[in-house]
Amino acid sequence: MRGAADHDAVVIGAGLAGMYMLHRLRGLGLSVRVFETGEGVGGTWYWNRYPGARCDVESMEYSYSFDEDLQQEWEWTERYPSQPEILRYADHVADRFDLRRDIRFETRVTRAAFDESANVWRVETDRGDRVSATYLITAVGCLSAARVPAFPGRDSFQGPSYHTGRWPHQGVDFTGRRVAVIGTGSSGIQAIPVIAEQAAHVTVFQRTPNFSVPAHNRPMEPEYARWVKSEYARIRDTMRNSANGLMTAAGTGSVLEDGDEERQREFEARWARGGVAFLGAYGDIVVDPEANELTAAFVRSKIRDIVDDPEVADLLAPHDHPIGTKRICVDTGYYATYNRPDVTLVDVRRDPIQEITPAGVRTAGGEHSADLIVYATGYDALTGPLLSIDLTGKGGLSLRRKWEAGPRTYLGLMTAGFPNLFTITGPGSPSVLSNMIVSIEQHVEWIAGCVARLRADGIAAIDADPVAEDAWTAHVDEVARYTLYPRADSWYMGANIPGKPRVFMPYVGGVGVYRQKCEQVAADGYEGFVLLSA
Ligand code: NA7
Repeated sequence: MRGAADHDAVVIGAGLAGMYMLHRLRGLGLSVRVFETGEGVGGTWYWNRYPGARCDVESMEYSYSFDEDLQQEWEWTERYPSQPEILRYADHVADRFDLRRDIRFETRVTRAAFDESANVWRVETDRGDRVSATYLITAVGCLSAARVPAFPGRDSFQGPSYHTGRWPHQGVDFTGRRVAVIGTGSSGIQAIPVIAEQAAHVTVFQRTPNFSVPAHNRPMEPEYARWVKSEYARIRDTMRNSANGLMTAAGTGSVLEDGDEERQREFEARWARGGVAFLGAYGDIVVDPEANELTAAFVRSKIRDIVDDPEVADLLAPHDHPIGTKRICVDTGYYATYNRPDVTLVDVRRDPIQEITPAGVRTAGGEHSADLIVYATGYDALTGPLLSIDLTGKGGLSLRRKWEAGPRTYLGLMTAGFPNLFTITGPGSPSVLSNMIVSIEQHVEWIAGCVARLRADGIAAIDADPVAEDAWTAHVDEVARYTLYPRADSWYMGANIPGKPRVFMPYVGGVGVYRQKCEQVAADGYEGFVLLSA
């Protein structure tokens, strides 16, 4: 069946997506080669070892559902899993399903080209591998292309500097050191309180304040874990068919329907419970400007309650984007950290960073000395990891060229002109707007089902129909426009990368709706795809 190819499938990446893809394809009897840049499995959780790194989805929900024994046996120790615990989990899964023997570590795929004469992908790596495969599946993650802005003088800094997503494995000792942290997204907001506990001084450089809700993390209650495990079948089903892949249903009512007191009670209750479910209080928070503003005002009032210095509280209170339209952060003691005498906030909108000097960070207002710089400056999201590979489809078409004005996909799963190339949680799918692991499982299972079908029916290649792709790309945009998301300069929009096209990349229609659509397409004989017989 494999014909002339070295492998049935090549999978790029051994994070939670690549690992499960390997397992499923093996289950179909395919020969699979996985290439992974890191020395180990885990993807995001392999790289993001910064202090305080933690998932913003609860442990009982941020875990694979595909294996009943695995989900019953694994014991999470905290309500929100820390990075080391998720990495232990990924290692356990790799051992349990004997995944490592098909993974080539410390190897980056640099190039892949579709050979039309043989219907195979020819894949090249930075270690000199040259292999062919019938199917090429990217499991490269949405936030893996770390980005450090090109500040003038960046390389002149005398001390160490680290991006949060490329953190040294041996850890960093901040004791007695003056630390500059640039960036206040999820990573900065998680890291700053932990660094402040150790460091002599922390200077935080904030460009855009973010909304953050408390995690209220705590040790896992054994009764709660037992209850979830006993109800897993039902709970997983709810998650798969929900809007965002979480088990707590989002409210459907309007912020505006409730009176002031009722609304305040609801927000207080959600705040006390903690986590991203805060935004699920009502159904119209990211849709209706007035509803959004009432929600934002509640969080701003909390910031003012927590932060002692009213000027600092003002700087921390976001006004430039609707709440929820940039990924909401989940923190442990973030705002209270600014009450410490050894933490300083610099607003780089008023006082811009001019350069990095050998001794620290120079803003218009003067030099801020530092022994160490932490770049919590984010990623070239969604398209960045895909376009870092030189991908060439039919007729020499390059993906970089095709996506010059923004990503174009059919269902976020394939892009026309690149037969047998599948993307897990890529642009055009719910991906970063969902509980990632739920979306990963859905994509992996859909792709495995598709591959099984192609092989059973003797189909050599599948490609997206350009008409279906145009319609889906327009639909992704249209659904986003119905919401407030496009109003923020967010990485969802590509706004954090100079020169990147402004296109809302993830599909905001919801995990459940999207799943139904994908299942329907498959049931209808892969409607919108072109199948080429062998
Ligand atoms: P984010 O959310 O992209 O945050 C990056 C932060 O860095 C954000 O505050 C940026 O400000 C700031 N930034 C970026 N470039 C600059 C420059 N040139 N000057 C000053 N500040 C800058 O990345 P994270 O790693 O925190 O989180 C990524 C996701 O990982 C997160 O949403 C979770 O899903 C997990 P800006 O807002 O662009 O003004």
